[in-house]
Amino acid sequence: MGGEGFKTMLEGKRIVVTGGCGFIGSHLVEVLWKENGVIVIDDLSSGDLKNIEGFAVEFHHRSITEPLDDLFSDVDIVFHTAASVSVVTSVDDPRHDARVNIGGLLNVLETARRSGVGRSIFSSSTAVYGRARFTPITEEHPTEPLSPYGLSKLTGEGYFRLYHSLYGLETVCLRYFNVYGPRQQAHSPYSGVISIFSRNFLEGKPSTIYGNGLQTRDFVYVKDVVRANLLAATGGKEIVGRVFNIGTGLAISIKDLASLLGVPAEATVYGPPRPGDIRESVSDPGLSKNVLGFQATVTLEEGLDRYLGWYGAELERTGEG
Ligand code: UD2
Repeated sequence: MGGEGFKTMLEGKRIVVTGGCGFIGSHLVEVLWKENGVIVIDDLSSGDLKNIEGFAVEFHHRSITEPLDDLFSDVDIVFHTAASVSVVTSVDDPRHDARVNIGGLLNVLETARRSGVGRSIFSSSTAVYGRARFTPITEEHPTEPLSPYGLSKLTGEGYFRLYHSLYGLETVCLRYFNVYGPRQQAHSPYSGVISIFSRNFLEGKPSTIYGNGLQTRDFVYVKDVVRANLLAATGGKEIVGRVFNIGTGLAISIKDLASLLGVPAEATVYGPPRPGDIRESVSDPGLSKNVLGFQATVTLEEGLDRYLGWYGAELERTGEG
């Protein structure tokens, strides 16, 4: 993943990344480990140790629902990216989702409070909004989640904000739109559309568009999401206790995404719409631009290029190509 280095503005810190072996967490670890002491906490339920191969970090195979006090002494920053990540699983087993995404999150926050952590940043999700009542979606948009996952993320935000107002802990919540990029799993039934279409494309298999393909999404490249986290970790008091959308502000339909990926029309089949699928999703990036100082810089064309390059190399490396 060369050519993507950037100044993290963080040096000599002690940083906890929960879910550091996961898709987004491992990208954070990748930019932080050289100049900071990084502690990765991951139960490897969806993350993978190979995602942090070659990074000199302190790894703890532990769930965020277990006691964490011994890992939080002298910690400056916590990036809380660990979660039960599947919307579908949350519908099947809401108690498991809540145990991890609410119970585990509260354990992380409470440990951070008792240990005097400087700042904690939460990886939240556009799932908190539910069906879009208007677009682009501002942070003021009603929050009416359609899944236990969306509700647990919203509850997590509530705790992060409360820990700021009640205990003075510095917290920032980031609501990601559709994140994509290297290391996103392509083989799970819950994988993102970009990884699924890319896999099919590279393996010469057809892709299925659910519904008419006119539903839209706001795809944000994982390196931009990392930058948003770094800004959240280093920004002034004006960002503390707040929630920010992290997206590009640009919508693309799934049909157009398929053609942008180079999937020929004849390699696309249409299937019934996915139950509960949201029609429109696009962020209003105004607040994050004006207050957090964040703007996505990687265009979808460029991001897809990088992703396909990485994926092709992975297939060759693992002998699947
Ligand atoms: C995203 C998040 C999810 C949750 C949700 C909240 C990802 C991977 N998932 O789900 O965690 O936050 O937003 O709303 O970012 N599609 C196809 N063919 C396929 C796969 C998908 O047509 O083979 C369509 C799908 O019907 C949907 C769109 O592509 O309209 C995006 O699907 P997705 O699963 O990548 O992400 P999404 O927005 O449902």
